[in-house]
Amino acid sequence: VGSERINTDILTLTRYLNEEQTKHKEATGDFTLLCHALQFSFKSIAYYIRRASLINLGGLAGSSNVTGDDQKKLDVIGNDVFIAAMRSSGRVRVLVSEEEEEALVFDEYPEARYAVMCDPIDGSSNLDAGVSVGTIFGVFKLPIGAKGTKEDLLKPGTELVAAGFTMYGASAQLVMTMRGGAVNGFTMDNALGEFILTHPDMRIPKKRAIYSCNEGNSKYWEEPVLEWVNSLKQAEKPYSARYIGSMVADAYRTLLYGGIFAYPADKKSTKGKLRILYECAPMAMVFENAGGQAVNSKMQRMIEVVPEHIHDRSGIFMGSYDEVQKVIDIHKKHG
Ligand code: AHM
Ligand code: MG
Repeated sequence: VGSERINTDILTLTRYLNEEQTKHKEATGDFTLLCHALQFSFKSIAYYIRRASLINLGGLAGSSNVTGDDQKKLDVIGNDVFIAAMRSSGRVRVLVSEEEEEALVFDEYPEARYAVMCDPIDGSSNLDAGVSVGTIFGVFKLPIGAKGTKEDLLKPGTELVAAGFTMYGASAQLVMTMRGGAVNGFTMDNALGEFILTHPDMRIPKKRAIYSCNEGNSKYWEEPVLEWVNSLKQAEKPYSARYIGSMVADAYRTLLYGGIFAYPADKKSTKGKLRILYECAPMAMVFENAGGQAVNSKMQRMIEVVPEHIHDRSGIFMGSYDEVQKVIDIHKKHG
């Protein structure tokens, strides 16, 4: 390979964060440090997932998480890795994890100004089959002197300063956005140990005939949802169904190809399945910043929904602008 064909000026996440920091004169560097800790946790989790079958991490850990799911050993490890990285960054005052019943308040860093929400390994029921899973995160900036109380956390996604996810697939893909900013996609280069900016300014296609939901639940669906999915299947050119069952992987595909991902609230799960703080709100911010839409089952903007409890759930529809609009229009018709 001639040297002229090798890119010797790669935009790594580290460099990207430094450049972002210099753009903001008021920046203290705290957010950059927090992002370094986030990136380290993604690299570690990616590493353990890759090695899982080899070092006997598959299967159940013998404990249950707050919602009663069986925990995988990797769930525990992913959670521990994430907590350690956030705590040691010294920039996080409080952390909400899907795997922890209560928010973790880091009193050893009383000056820390960030609250982090995370699902360390989303889609973990897929782990033993080697299917892609991911980490979802959202970050709030707290007022000076904040103690990491519930009031610091029970806020809408519009208050997030940053959000995104990392998908552990054929390679680890980090998708990240800041409030009002572009959505950027980075790919982990395992040889360099760096996330490389490979998908700058991601824009979701305006429409695409792909829908992604667990149709096994259709017995419990409300009328507008049934009518909507039926309309896609009966379209002149019927839609394709794609459902991995790992939200991060389904969301990543939807972001790249367009289409819609839905996990509606239904007659059985009246509040939906996915959690607002660390699943729905961060995804809503990513999809809106990429030019798409995200709404809950009441057709409210997902990003404006305020949870009452840290583990509250919601129905969600997210994806291409036009595809989500179809859902909204059918719901409006039903009143
Ligand atoms: P988890 O956080 O316990 O892994 O559950 C969330 C996952 C999502 O990744 C996925 O979209 C959904 O649950 C799949 O649910 P279902 O198996 O009901 O289709
Ligand atoms: Mg989850």
